[in-house]
Amino acid sequence: MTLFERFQKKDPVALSKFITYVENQSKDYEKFLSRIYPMTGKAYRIGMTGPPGSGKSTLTDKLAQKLSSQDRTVGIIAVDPTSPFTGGALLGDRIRMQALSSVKDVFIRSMASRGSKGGLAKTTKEVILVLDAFGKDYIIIETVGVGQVDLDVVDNCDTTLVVFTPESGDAIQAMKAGLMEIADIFVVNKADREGASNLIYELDSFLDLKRKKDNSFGKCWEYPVISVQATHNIGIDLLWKKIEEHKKFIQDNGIFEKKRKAQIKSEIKKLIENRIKEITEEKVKESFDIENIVEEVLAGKDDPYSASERFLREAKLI
Ligand SMILES: Nc1nc2c(ncn2[C@@H]2O[C@H](COP(=O)(O)OP(=O)(O)OP(=O)(O)O)[C@@H](O)[C@H]2O)c(=O)[nH]1
Ligand SMILES: [Mg+2]
Repeated sequence: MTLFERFQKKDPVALSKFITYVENQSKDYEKFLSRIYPMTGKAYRIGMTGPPGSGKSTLTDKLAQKLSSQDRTVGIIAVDPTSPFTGGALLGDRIRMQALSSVKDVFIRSMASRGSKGGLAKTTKEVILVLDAFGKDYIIIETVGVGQVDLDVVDNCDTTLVVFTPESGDAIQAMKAGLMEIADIFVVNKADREGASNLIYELDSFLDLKRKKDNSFGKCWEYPVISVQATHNIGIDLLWKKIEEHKKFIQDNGIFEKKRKAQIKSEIKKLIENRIKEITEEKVKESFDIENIVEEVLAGKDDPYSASERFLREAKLI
């Protein structure tokens, strides 16, 4: 049996191999993506973001266990902001994988967002496609919502959760990082700790403004704030109920379709831009003596505007 046939027969080893292949952007990986593309579009994507240590992994695991007990398949992508050389978080993930390995049909993959290869998380979107094509019903993407890469990842989710803890400053930092703008559901985790009700109140009053603003556009998503104790499995059922409500809300109001269209559009544009950049770089290397032109410009015999136009025309790019 070929690896692709094994992938189609839902062999997790084949899934893992294809994810690595796509992650490394190995030869012809775009052809593979184009081949599996017709098999995608069924998975629902949940983004899980929030400050470090707020309980995203614990919560992701609890949700995955819940889904698995309902015979739904789950793929988890943990985008890890730490360098692959520190190892700390990877150890944490290994422990996690052991805990979840007994849970049926849950697949976990960690990706370093700032790896030695310069931003592995660039391929997160592609890994989502692979999991989708494999037939996962739900894909949970965990990121520390700080960098632009993380925000881009969240942009590709259908429902986005932001996880806070009662520890001071979380909410304010999140507002600064723009998390309040992108989240659909707000989770106050570690509700067993002091300060949880204050935080819920604080978030609720902030969100009231957002709720009113959204209403004036005819949408009326409630932006719920849910109190959770992930480690004690408290609040998970309610959280899941809200995720399903949000799913229904965006599907019924055409938001889901609009989002997908926007994602496809930006994906096509990005692919074209990347390719043009590659082609341009190749052409500059092979047929444009840029060092010499720099000298000419410095000497006042040429200027950057005419030089770039001349290059594009000669390379038949315009
Ligand atoms: N008291 C309490 N501790 C919790 C709760 N949920 C998670 N924790 C603990 O908080 C710590 C961090 O949890 P993680 O799930 O690793 O948090 P995270 O957001 O994934 O962390 P990073 O991936 O490092 O950003 C762990 O020690 C958890 O056991 C909770 O409801 N109550
Ligand atoms: Mg984590």
